[in-house]
Amino acid sequence: MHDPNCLFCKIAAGEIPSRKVYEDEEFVAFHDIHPHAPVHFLVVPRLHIPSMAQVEPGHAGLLGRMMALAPRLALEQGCRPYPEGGFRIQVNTGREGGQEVDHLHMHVMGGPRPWLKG
Ligand code: DGP
Repeated sequence: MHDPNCLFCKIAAGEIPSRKVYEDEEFVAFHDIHPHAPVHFLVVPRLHIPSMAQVEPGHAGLLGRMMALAPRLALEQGCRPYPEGGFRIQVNTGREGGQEVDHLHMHVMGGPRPWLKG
């Protein structure tokens, strides 16, 4: 499903430019426009799911593939390997969860640590 009013649907479709790091038939990944870490990209399913709050049992496979994709892309984008390196995955959900864009996405953040608090 494609929501014509959704920013991340438009980015996934190439209608709005982004610095893509990956794409396949199911996902796109691109650099966050306001990075909070030396490496900070977003993994976004092409399917328009507004947030984690709308996830249904039928999405389990998609979520699993999204989680499995993140470590591979993190290494490709310059995060150092586990355990000395690593990365943080964050999925903001709803306004009180810090979500601004209503299309499910995973933040992947890493790199040298001074940015990381808590
Ligand atoms: P969240 O707060 O979890 O909904 O995060 C949304 C992120 O999306 C935020 O860190 C900034 C990023 N973002 C917003 N608009 C754009 C855009 O047009 N392009 C890119 N690359 N990132 C965007």
